[in-house]
Order: sequence, then C-alpha cells, then structure tokens
Amino acid sequence: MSGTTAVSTFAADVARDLALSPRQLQSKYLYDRLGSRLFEAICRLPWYTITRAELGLLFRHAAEVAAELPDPLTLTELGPGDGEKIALLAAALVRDRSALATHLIDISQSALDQTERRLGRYEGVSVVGHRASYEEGLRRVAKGRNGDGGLLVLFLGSNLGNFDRSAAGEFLRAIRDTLRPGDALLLGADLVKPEPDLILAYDDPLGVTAAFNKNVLLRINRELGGDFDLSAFAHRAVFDPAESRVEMRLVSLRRQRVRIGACATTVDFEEGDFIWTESSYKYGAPALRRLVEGAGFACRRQWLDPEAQFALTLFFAA
Ligand code: AVI
Repeated sequence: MSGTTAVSTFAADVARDLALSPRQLQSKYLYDRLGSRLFEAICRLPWYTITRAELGLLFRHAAEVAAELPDPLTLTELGPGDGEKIALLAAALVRDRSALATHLIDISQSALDQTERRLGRYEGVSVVGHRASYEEGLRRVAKGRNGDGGLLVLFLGSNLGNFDRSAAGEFLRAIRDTLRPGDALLLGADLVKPEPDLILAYDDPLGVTAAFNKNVLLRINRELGGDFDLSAFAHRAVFDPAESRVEMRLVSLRRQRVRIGACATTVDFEEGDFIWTESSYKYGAPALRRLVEGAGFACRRQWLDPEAQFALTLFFAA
C-alpha cells in the first residue's frame, strides 16, 4: 500500500473493525505483496482444490463455452491473477473469431502486467488493463463498447465466496446493471462439501494458510506501527454449517494488549478471543444458480467437478 490516503483508510478500517464484537479485519487486507505470494502457494497445495478444479473445467469445456457466445465478443475478467484462466478461454474464443478484445480489471498492477504479457502472445487478441475496482472497471468497459457485439465477464476462483450473502447478491446485480441482455457471465464457485475437506483446505498441514492469515498482523505492525506478537496468535479455520461458510480466525493464545500507533488505539485480548479475517461461503449448485438468477441472469450451462465439488456456470443477462 502506498500513499497517505491508502494508509489512513487502512488505519480507519482496522480501528473500526477491531472494535467490533467479534473483532474483525477485512479480507482484502490479506493481500499485500507477501500475502499475494502466499495465496499463490495456497493454490498449489494438494488440499486446496479450487484452482486445479477450475483450470481442469476450463480446459475441458472452453470450446463449449466459446460455442455459446456471439461474434464479435469482448472478454473481460474481474481479478485475472496470473492470467492463466483467461488465456485458456481466449485461445478457445479466438479460434472461431478473427479478433478478440480483452479487458482486465484489477487493483494490482503486477496482476495486470503479468496477464497482459501472457495474452500478448496470442495472435488476434488485443488487451487493455484497467487498474480499478471491479465496479469501476466494468463501468469503463461497458462505456467503451461500440457496435453490437457481446460481452463475457469472467468472475472465477470462487471469489464470490468471499462476499457475504447479501453483498454477493448486490455485487451480481451491479455486474448485471452494466450488461446488456444477451451478455454473459462465467462464474467459478466452490461448492459445499464435507467439513473435514473444508477444514484441510483452509488449515493445511504445511501451515501456508496459517502464514497467509497471520501475515495481516505483520502488515499492521509494518504499515500502521502495531506491536502484534505473531507467536501469541494461532490460525484457525471453522466451518459454520448454518451459514455454509468457512471462517478464518486468529485466536489469541493468552491475555494480551496490542498497540497500533497509526490507529492511536490499544486492543485487549483475553485468551481465546479471536479476530475474524475472512469468510468463504460454499453454495450448493442449485442455490448458486438461484442467487445469480435473482440478480437478473438466466443459467445456460453448468459444468461440475464432482470430486472437488466445484462449479463453472455460464449465465446470460436476462
Ligand atoms: C480468494 N479466495 C477465493 C480464497 C478462498 O478460498 O476463499 C482465499 C483463501 N483463503 C484461504 N485460502 C484461500
């Protein structure tokens, strides 16, 4: 994070959210430079199946997705990561089209650069990067459209799962509002599965997810002048079946007081108190379709990985 505005927003968010009960931190703060690297490592872990399952479905079904879509087409991805998934689809889409316009939307410049380089290798594929929030980037893409071609929005990686249920509905509605009838959304989402599998995915035996989670405390120490003792907190993943979500927590291992200079605050913890750092909602396949349809889409096709319990679903704006 750079610039005083960003730091003061971070400080204000941390001060407000650590005063809640239970204490919280927004999951977007997990992704500084090191956090993003740790998340990439999580995606390679044998217990975290989301990335592999989604890539497998895209690899097997990209041609079927391409066959459902109009020509000309604009392809845009919200949060392209390293660009592997959009590249797979772009390759299939450009096969039957003379040209394909792609737009990447991310707040991370390095994600945009990496994906632009990757897509640049494909003949007939043009790339524009938008360093912006998803909503703002989509508005820019929609505004810049000319002619009557279609638009396909990719929202992959089960990122929808990190939104609360009502926020997920609102976000899908915001996407829908930028689209025209006949535009499409390809959504990758992790499905609910047995609790032991979920816990292993979010509390892996190598401790990578624990490092990913605790890194947010390191970040507060570095950027906000905090004095969190990282060894006095433990990573926990808890599944709440009523909410169908995995919660990541940082549990205080003893009674302690933490000071955060930039927030001009101290936070007291009893042993067992925790900070809730992330929710990952897990849907059943029909509930997922209902959620998206409720935001103004119609489901066209759904491809499932039965072993990983992961769904790739193609919707059209109704
Ligand atoms: C980015 N997001 C979809 C991941 C998830 O599965 O909720 C973040 C993550 N948290 C712990 N492991 C992975």
